[in-house]
Amino acid sequence: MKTIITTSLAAVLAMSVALPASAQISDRTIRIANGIAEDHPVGDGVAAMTQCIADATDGAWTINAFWSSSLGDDLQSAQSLRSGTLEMVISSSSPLVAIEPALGVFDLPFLLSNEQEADALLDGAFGDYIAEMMPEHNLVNLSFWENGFRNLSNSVRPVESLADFDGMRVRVMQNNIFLDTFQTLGTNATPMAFGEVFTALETGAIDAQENPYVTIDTSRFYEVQDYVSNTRHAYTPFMVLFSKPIFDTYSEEEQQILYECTAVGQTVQREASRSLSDESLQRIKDAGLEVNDIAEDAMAEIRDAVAGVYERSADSIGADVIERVNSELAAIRGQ
Ligand code: TK8
Repeated sequence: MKTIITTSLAAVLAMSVALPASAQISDRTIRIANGIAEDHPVGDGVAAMTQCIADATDGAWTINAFWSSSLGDDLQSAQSLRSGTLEMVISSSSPLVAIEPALGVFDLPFLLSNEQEADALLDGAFGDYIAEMMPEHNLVNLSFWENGFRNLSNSVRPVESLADFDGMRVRVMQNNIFLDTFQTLGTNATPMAFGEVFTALETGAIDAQENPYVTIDTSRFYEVQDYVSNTRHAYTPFMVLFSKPIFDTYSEEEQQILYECTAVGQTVQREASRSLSDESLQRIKDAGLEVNDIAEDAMAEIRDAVAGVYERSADSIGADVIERVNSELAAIRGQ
């Protein structure tokens, strides 16, 4: 009898030593799926978030990040979150249009013109409005990080005008807004998961893809591309998504830690994204690629060509969502 009591007391003591300061924090493991490589600015954000979590939980949580689509692509990972078999994905909004059509709003061509507008939109009422759509899909949006302004790379010719898009075989992200935009530009557009892009470029199955400079750099697309054109045709946010079924098992304090530490990660990630962009562009040039800007009149022609995508996408995105983003942007721009 005495032995049993001693043992259980020892067990209780051992447990209380192992537990962090607050009993509201349990041992947790969070796996994070990413399509991009670890040296992408998302890696800096995840590192900052991980440090923040280690401090806040006294080391009770284990964070395991998986890179380069090794846990699956954006959409597959988001589906795993919904069914509660994966904790977190840092995903472009675009492939998730299959889950929430309103997310297509971010893919409207030339919606945003600079990072300040993007931050104001995503960190303001419109970002909240989008985040509030996610729980009904069994997802929690913890924060908006930055994928960034997208530029076209290809192996055929520099794109300096609307005519230069003609017939190019371009990989696009998997939704109808991107497909419509690139078909309207005259390309032969193929929706494809990000993880397949490098090989498709390498084998010549496609000629072109579009992504921010940091991705063209860190995913080594410069090895299999010859031209990069500064098109800035869309700004893609990264959504830091958490599984709602798993989130619901977390205490309020733990949920708060997720929000706070993904916000800490956001600051570091956006800064890294912006400061690395020029370095990436330089590495792309150093790798021998020809990089070009597009003259203003040619850019105007390109914009005009795709203007109709807004109306054609209104049914799928929701006319109210498009109206809302336009009025938010008008307010941000002081119009
Ligand atoms: C990485 C993707 C990528 C996106 C794409 O998983 O698919 O081209 O820009 O960053 O989210």
